[in-house]
Amino acid sequence: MSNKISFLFKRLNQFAAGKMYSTFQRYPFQLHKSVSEGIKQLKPVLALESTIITHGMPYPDNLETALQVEEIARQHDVIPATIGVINGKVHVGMYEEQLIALATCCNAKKLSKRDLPVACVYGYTGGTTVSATMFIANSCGIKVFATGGIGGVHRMGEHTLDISADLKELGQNPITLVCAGVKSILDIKRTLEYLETEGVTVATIGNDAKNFPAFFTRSSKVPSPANVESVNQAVTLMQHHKDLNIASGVLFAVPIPNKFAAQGIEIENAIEKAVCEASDMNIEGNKVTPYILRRVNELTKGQSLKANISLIKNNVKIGAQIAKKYMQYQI
Ligand code: PSU
Ligand code: MN
Repeated sequence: MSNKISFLFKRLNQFAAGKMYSTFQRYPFQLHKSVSEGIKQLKPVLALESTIITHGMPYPDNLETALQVEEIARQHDVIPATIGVINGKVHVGMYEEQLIALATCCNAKKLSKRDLPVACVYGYTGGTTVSATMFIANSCGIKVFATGGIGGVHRMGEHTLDISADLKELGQNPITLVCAGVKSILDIKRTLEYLETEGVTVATIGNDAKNFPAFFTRSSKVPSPANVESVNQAVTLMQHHKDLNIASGVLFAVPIPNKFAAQGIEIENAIEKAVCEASDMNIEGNKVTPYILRRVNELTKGQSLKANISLIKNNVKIGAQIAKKYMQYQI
């Protein structure tokens, strides 16, 4: 293909991806063919993050889960777009070799939005957090994103100001994020307060879910700001959110499936222990979450990992259903 034609093609993709870049601005994303075609043809696309691959789970569970969740999206006629950075290039949708590269990279970085330009300069390989993934997905015109858990206000966050960039980003992107709530390693009450400040619409899915879920357990002690009964009602809420032209995001929390919530108490005890250890060892900043996830998995002899995998799959299933239904309303 001549340079000129490939240039025009690239611009067409960018236009289809929902954001026009000026002639003087380089397009910063590498879109997987299925994703750019899907966006052009108004097919539902579901964004997936990759810190979960690089820092959330050990190999080979990370790779297996990444491949399985993509398959779940496809089974629902939804195009998966795993977002991450390989050798300094931001990928939206990945080939299997690229997922393998991420899952096996031993010095992969954890990249929140602020880290993206640095990763491009140094050619880093890394997993994008919810904040970076959401920013990239929205820039490409992807409307729905599913993950396991999000970051939040850390315990003692009122002193340390350790408030995940995920919350701020939810305030700045009109995107729908499906998660299993907020881990009890965080201050759930303050996290919900902060989300209100950021104008984020938060609802728990399921008619028995009056409290906000706490990732490994179906219910925290904190009431959910709102509830929706079903995927259908969730999509109706998104439609109103769009009509109102609200610039911030929507967060849907899906409680962990009953079967895996059974070990919740044991996992909660392990979390308490890991949080104390992290504090004693002066583990700070973006190292806290990966440390606790790894330690809780050790302490529960793999139970937390099993629960983690099952809830992610469940969230991707619901996320795909939402993405599909929402797209049906748009066309
Ligand atoms: N919570 C989890 N699993 C995860 C993360 C959070 O249960 O893998 C990851 C997500 O990528 C999230 C990030 O965006 O950690 C938040 O990190 P921090 O708390 O440093 O903002
Ligand atoms: Mn932090």
